Amino acid sequence: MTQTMRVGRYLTTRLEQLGVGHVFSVPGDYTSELLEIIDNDSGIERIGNCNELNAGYAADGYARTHGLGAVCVTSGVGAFSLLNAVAGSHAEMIPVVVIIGTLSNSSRLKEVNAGERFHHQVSVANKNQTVYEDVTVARECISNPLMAPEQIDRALQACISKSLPVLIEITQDCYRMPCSALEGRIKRVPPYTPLSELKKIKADNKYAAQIVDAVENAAKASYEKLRGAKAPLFWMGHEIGRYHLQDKAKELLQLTGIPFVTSLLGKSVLAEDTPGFLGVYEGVFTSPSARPYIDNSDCIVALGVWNTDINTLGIETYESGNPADVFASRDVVKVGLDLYVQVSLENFIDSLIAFAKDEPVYKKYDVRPVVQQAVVDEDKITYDGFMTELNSYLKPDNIVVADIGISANGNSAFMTINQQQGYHIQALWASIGWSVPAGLGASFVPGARTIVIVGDGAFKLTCQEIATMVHYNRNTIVFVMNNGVYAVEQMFLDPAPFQSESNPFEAANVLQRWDYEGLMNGFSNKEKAHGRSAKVRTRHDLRQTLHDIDKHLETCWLVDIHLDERDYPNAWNAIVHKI
Ligand SMILES: Cc1ncc(C[n+]2csc(CCOP(=O)(O)OP(=O)(O)O)c2C)c(N)n1
Ligand SMILES: [Mg+2]
Repeated sequence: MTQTMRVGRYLTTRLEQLGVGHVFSVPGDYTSELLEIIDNDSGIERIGNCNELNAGYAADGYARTHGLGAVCVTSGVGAFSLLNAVAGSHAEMIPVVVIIGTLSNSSRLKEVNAGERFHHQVSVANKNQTVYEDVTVARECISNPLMAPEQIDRALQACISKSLPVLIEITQDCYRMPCSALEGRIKRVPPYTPLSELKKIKADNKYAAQIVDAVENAAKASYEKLRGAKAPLFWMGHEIGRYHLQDKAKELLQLTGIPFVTSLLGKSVLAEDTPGFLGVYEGVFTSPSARPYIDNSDCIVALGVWNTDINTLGIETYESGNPADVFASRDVVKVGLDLYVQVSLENFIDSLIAFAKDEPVYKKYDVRPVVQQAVVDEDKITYDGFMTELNSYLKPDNIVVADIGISANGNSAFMTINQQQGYHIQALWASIGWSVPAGLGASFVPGARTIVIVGDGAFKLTCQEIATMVHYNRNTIVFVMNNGVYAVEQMFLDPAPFQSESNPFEAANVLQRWDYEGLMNGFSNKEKAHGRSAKVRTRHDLRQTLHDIDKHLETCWLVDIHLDERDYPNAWNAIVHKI
């Protein structure tokens, strides 16, 4: 060990090299010394959250908007509270580094050998590792500082390469111990060797040949379908973003002239002013502008889409709502009944691009502009009225973070997002309350202003993070869709209350109304420079509030959108009246 540094510093420097400028955290004695290193000896700003779940959601939102996120909590009590957030990151391929500070080596030895018990530990065995097994792609427990560099590098490389969370657990006695200095940089490793490399060696390597054949046969079969089709369509999914393939996807669109829709999970994976964009395909909640193209297409090629219940909501076909003729994701391509494996999305798109260059097909569509839903112009605020106003207010620097609720499907999902990755939704894990802390995480994008759209039920889970926004001078705007009910739950239990006023809501779905305007006073300690609030009952109120918001560009806003409990977005007629 010629050159040395400290373990804590090694970790923070690696994170900084990978673009992490903020770490979300809650202190605990096993972790505090690492937080001290972050504060005093790193270029990272430590953000203190109200609880670990929120810290995890914030790291997730940060990762979605910055490429990588990190969260640091204490063993057991902190780690277990954080679990739900990390599970969401895992389910949706979000690269988050989970750092857990844990028992020192001496405590561990006393625990194992002398039966002494230590706080925050469920048992003598290390349960942090066990509990995180299913929600992380790599786990390291650093107890020997000399091993730390290798362990940290291995975990970080897995995190950025697989776009999945990893666990780095560190015993508290290691942070300030010396280890070898950093060597080189950590680079993302693609899931498969690039096609060009494989082609060079395929003559004498049957495994390389197998992959090349799979990729090229899949692309050839797909491309033939596209060429032969009268009305082909691409269906772009979130994997394009997770694997950073936007430029390649755009090249393919340009070469072919074929229009595209996105999945809900993949909404805004390409900017929605990209030529050929039609809208979001989401089962019964498909954008009206995209619907005729979906219905009339004779060849849908899905790139990086997952066949999830929410991505294809409410559609019952022989294949559970998946309308695609070609389905490429998770390193598998399905063309009709043929299956091609070991085909990474990147290699597949590369091969499609090669075909498109060799045998051009230009299917220029007459793409009509995205038509906004007709909205009854009554003055009382409604879901559709709110979204129409907000859609015309949206500015290029806005990042929209939307929670799950009736304001998501067929409502915020129909907004026009002309910024690549300018809209984020946790549409698979679908843990309500995610959006407020995730909006905090997203708010650190320089020059951006984050807008959170959250149902009142969801808001109640994580709303303390508004205080964190205020504390760190975030200018986030949080719209609480205050309808006084868990509308989604009622919709799927029985939509009758939305059909007639005489049908009551199931008691479990009725919420207590809160004073959201007053809540901001508490969260901001009445400091209006940092936290303001407003109540919106009419569209006029909303316009006025948006005007005020623009006058206070540095301020965090909490806006109560006071809705009738029986109001619902027009698109939800698919559920309420089955139309
Ligand atoms: C953590 C978590 N708990 C419970 C649920 C189940 N759930 C899904 S949507 C929903 C209701 C959301 O209510 P609200 O935020 O008020 O939105 P609305 O449906 O009224 O639009 C609930 C409880 C969930 N998805 N996540
Ligand atoms: Mg609600």
